[in-house]
Amino acid sequence: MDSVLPAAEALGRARRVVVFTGAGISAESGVPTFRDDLTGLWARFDAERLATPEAFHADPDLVWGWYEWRRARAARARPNPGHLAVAAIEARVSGTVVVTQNVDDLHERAGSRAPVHLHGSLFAPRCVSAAAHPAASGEPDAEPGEGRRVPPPRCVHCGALVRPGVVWFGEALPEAALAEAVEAAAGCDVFLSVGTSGVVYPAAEIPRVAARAGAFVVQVNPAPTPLDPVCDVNLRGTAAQVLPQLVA
Ligand code: BJW
Repeated sequence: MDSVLPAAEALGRARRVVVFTGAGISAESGVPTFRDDLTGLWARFDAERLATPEAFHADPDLVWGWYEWRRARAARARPNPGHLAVAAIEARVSGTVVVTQNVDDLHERAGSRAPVHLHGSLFAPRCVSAAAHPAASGEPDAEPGEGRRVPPPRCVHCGALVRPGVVWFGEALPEAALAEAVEAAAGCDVFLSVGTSGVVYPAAEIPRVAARAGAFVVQVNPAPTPLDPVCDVNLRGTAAQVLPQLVA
């Protein structure tokens, strides 16, 4: 593994930092990633049947039940030392922007002020009508069964089905969030990519934007990713092990 020292020193000097996170940062909180071989969600579940608008249209109860199961697990999870270190970077460097692909709320619960959510949130359901009325998220069941079908609620404003407030394959990312992330990446001194496989676009373009703009790019991931060649430093370890060393 590259030494943490150059990354820690670059962070110490930086005025503008972007921390870009993926599912790996929440893995040590017990929230499963998507693409890890044995434990990733896509090893056990079919993305086409669960994470597309077509899937929700075809079988809303299956999709809503799956997301309710995941929402309950995320609600039970606790931030780990990786999330806490990200909040510490933010507290130390005022020009820090946290950009996450994650749909959990562990950055917020670790103390990050306003993470930019590129792929939405498990806790912000909305109706499927063009008005996209926000719906109450409600308390998740304590013990929702995996694979249990649950009929989605109806919108109290227009009666349309309520859907999870996440970004599925084939859907556009929230425009303002993507614009903020790209602008922050283009203007930062240090870009820290944590726990993402870097294969889902357009999010995966964001570290490349930072690299092209001349940022010092650091990656924290126990496994190699397609982002390795873009990074100045590759720290091969887990988020909870490595990130605290960067703020020690
Ligand atoms: C650890 C660790 C530890 C483990 N510590 N690390 C260009 C080329 C090819 C395809 C496309 C393209 N542009 C668009 C596409 C299509 C598609 C796409 O990218 N497909 C690829 C998969 C091929 N993209 C889209 O469809 C996007 N929309 C779009 O492009 O719209 C165009 C449009 C424009 C205008 C109008 C209409 C349409 C949308 C993408 C949405 C992604 N959604 C998901 C699901 C969200 C909801 C849910 O949670 O169910 O987002 S998919 C899933 O992948 C989720 C994640 O945010 C995303 C990224 O995954 P992530 O976070 O990187 O996790 P993993 O599991 O992949 O990796 C974990 C990493 O952590 C690993 O590297 C581990 O080693 C590591 N790790 N433990 C640190 N302890």
